[in-house]
Formats: sequence, structure tokens, C-alpha cells
Amino acid sequence: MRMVFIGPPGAGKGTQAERLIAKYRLAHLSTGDMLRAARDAGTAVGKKANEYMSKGELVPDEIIIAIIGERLAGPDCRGGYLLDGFPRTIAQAEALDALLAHGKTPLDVVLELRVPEEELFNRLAGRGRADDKPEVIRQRLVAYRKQTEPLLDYYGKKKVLKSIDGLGSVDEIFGRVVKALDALA
Ligand code: B4P
Repeated sequence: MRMVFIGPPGAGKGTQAERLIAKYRLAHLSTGDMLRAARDAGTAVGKKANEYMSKGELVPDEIIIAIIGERLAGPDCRGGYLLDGFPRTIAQAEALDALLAHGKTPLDVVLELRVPEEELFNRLAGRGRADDKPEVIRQRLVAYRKQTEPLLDYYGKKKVLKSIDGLGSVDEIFGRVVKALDALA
């Protein structure tokens, strides 16, 4: 299965992804994790990415697309993968479509996790990562609304979008996701 997770910052994409990859035996491709690893390793890409992440802005498309293009070609992705936090812009989605069209391997499903903004603030404040300060969270939400939300329409038109209520316990939400995926089979 080839799937994408979309949702605002703190919606629980990473949390649900951990369970999904175990159940469906998927490779987990989290662009956020990849960028933090590059930053912590002090690579040129990581330093550049951190200039944007620390302000709550999206990292430029060309950096992300290059990282993902390389990663999707890995042998572990042949059995299916979960893209967690990518694509986040229309340009990223178009680049992904081009990559997948080349290999005749279209996406099976795009899952949207829907969570109200006040709940996102509570969750992110509780997590306390470097980019979880209130002013940075606000900027990340602005970036989500402006740059990522248009993808819902993009994938809705392609008939691959499934929206999931992201409020409730981690188990309840996982149950909803599994139900939506089982309905595809
Ligand atoms: P990401 O790493 O993708 O992170 P996120 O959107 O903040 O979090 P996620 O939705 O995964 O939430 P989580 O499960 O952790 O992005 C970080 C930054 O990287 C971006 O701002 C951007 O700068 C950059 N970036 C990444 N991808 C990019 C791209 N494609 N293009 C450009 N830039 C990119 O959950 C959050 C918290 O909620 C946790 O504490 C968790 O324990 C808690 N939680 C989860 N589920 C819960 C539940 N059901 N109830 C209560 N709490 C819950």
C-alpha cells in the first residue's frame, strides 16, 4: 500500500504512523524526522532546513523533493510506504505524481487527520519540541492553511482522499484509520 498522511502540525501524524507501519508493514518516510536528523548531524541540508523549521516555515520544495526522490527509490519502499508530512505544497504533490507516474505506481490513499486548532495548541505545548513555542506554532498553522490545505482539494479531485476525525484517544483514532483502509480493500 502506498499512502500519504496530511494534517496540521500536531494532528498526530507521527503518532498514528508508528502503528500503521507496524500493522501494514510499510516503510515510514517522515520528512520532519529526516530534516531533524540532518539538522542534528549538522549537514549542509540540515543547517539550511533549520533556518525555516525554527521559524515555523516550510523548508523549500527543492530540498524536500530531492530528499524524498532519493528515499522513494530505496528497496524498502517496494513493498509499500507511508509518507508522513509529505507532500505539504502543490508543487511537492506534482513532483510526487511525476515520480510515481514514471514507475506506474500511483498512490492508493491520502489520509487527512482533522483536528481543531485549540486542541493542536494543547498537544504541541505538551510535546515541547524546539519548534513548539506558541509563536512558532502559530506560524506553522498559517503555513498549513495557506500551503498545505489546498492539497485536500487536489487529492479530493483525484478521488483518493479519506478524512479521519483526529479527536479522541490514540487507539480510537487508529481504529478509524484502519476502518477507512479496510474499506478500500
Ligand atoms: P513534522 O515533523 O511533520 O511534524 P508535525 O506536523 O509537527 O507533527 P505530527 O502531526 O506528526 O504530530 P505528532 O504525532 O508528533 O514537521 C515539522 C516541521 O518540518 C515543519 O513545520 C516544517 O518546517 C518541516 N517540514 C516537514 N515536512 C516538510 C515538507 N514536506 N515540506 C516543507 N517543510 C517540511 O503529535 C503531536 C503531539 O500530540 C505529540 O506530543 C503526541 O504525543 C500528541 N498526540 C498525538 N495523538 C494524540 C491524541 N489522540 N490525543 C492527544 N495527544 C495526542
